[in-house]
Amino acid sequence: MRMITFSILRHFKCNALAYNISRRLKSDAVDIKSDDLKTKGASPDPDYIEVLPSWPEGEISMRIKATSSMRIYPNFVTEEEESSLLSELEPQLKRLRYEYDHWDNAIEGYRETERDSWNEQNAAILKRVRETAFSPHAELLPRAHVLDLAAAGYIKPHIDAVRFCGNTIAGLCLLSSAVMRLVHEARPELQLDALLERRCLYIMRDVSRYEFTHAVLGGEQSVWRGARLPRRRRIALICRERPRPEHCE
Ligand SMILES: O=C(O)CCC(=O)C(=O)O
Repeated sequence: MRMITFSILRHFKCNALAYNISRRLKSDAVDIKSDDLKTKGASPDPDYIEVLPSWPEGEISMRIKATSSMRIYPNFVTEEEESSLLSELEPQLKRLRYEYDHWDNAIEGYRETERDSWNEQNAAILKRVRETAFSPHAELLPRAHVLDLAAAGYIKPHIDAVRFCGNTIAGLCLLSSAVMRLVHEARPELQLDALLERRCLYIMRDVSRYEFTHAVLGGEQSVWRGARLPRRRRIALICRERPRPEHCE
C-alpha cells in the first residue's frame, strides 16, 4: 500500500483495505433507512440529481437507494455568509501551494487544511450544517476539512475510506458550481451526476457513499445535462462523522 506524502484528503480516500472493509459494510449500509436523512428544505432532488442514460430503465431499486442517499440543499448559505466564510479561510489557504501530484493520483490541483475554530458568524453556519446533516447523536470529527480545488483541479473517482470517517459526509460548496459523478463500483453502467451549485450543501451517506465512487469533474468533463458547466476555483467545506470504532486502526 502506498503511503507517501502527507495529505488530509488521503485519509478519506479508498485504498485496498478500505475497499475490503467497505464491501463488508455494504450489507449494513443498505439496511439503514434512507429516510434517516433529514428532509428539511431538501428537494427530492430531480433538479440536482440526474441518472445518466447508461442506467438500465428496469434498475429501479438501486436507483431509489442511490438517489435517496444523497441530498442537495441549494443556496444553503447566502452570499453574505459565503463571503464571511471565505474571509476567514483565505488567509489560511493563501499560505499553501496548489498540489498537482497527489500521492495516489486521486486529486489534481488542490490545497487543503482543517479548521476547528471559527468566528461567531461562521460557527453558526457550521452548526447549521451539522444540525442539518447529522443526527443529534452522531459523533463528528471536530475539524472541518477545507478542500480548495484550483480552476484546473479535479477529483478522480474514489470511495472514501471507512477507517477515517463514518457514514455521513456533508459538503458546503463555495465559489464555484461543479458536477459530482457517482458510478457504481461493481456495475459501472449505473451512473448519476449531481449538480453542486455554488453555496449548496450536499449530504452523502449509505449507498451513495459505500457502493458508488464519486468524482468532482473538471475541465472539458464538467458538463451538466449536456451543457458545459465552467469550473472555477472551488472550496468545499466538508464535515464528517468519526469512523465507527470497529473500523478504527
Ligand atoms: O470536493 C468535494 O466536494 C468532494 C470531496 C471528496 O471527494 C471527498 O472528500 O471525498
